[in-house]
Amino acid sequence: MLRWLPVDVSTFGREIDSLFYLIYYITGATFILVTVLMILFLVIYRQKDGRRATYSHGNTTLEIIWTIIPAAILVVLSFMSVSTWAKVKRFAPESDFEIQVTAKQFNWEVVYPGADRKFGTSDDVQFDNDIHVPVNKVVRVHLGSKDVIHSFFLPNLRLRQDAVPGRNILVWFEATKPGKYEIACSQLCGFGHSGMIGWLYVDTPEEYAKWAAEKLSAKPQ
Ligand SMILES: [Cu+2]
Repeated sequence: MLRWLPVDVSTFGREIDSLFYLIYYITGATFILVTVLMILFLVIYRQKDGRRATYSHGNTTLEIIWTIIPAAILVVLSFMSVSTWAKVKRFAPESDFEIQVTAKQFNWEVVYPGADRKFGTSDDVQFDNDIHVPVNKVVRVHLGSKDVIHSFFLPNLRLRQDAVPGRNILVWFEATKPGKYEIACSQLCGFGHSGMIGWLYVDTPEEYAKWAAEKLSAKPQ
């Protein structure tokens, strides 16, 4: 199978990718069919001396068929994707690992709640554009925005969610492989949009513990 998506390190990535490829092959096949027929008909029915144009009402049977088939495909696709959608967007698993990500023109403010596990207290620790998480851990992200609509996009985690001013939106992911992965903004949010890049560091538990001990606990007030 053709593979050109970024490396998938998400627990729900496989489901997203198989839906993506299914839709990709259906639309790809439709595109080829329509294009080939169009070129074929252009050649077959081109202007010729002595050939008269015919008047056509259309063909009701054909029209019913080519309306019902795509409609049925759409209905089947929605039923197939609804459980994945619910898993990714509706029912975030419980976890003791929560962070706050706030988008603004033009960076990502990342807040760790500190030892008391509460946001908005004096032991919160803030970073710009960098997120550190341990591997194989459910990470709950409280997503917000300070100015315009941004979009929190982790291609390798197969996660994308708009950050909307005035709303606190919960998303989650669980990374399956340590590494450094891109965080991008995928809503055109202003002049510096393309530079709105951050990095997600997925650490081994030991690496993460070391980083947390250094950066999260011993922070002077
Ligand atoms: Cu943005």
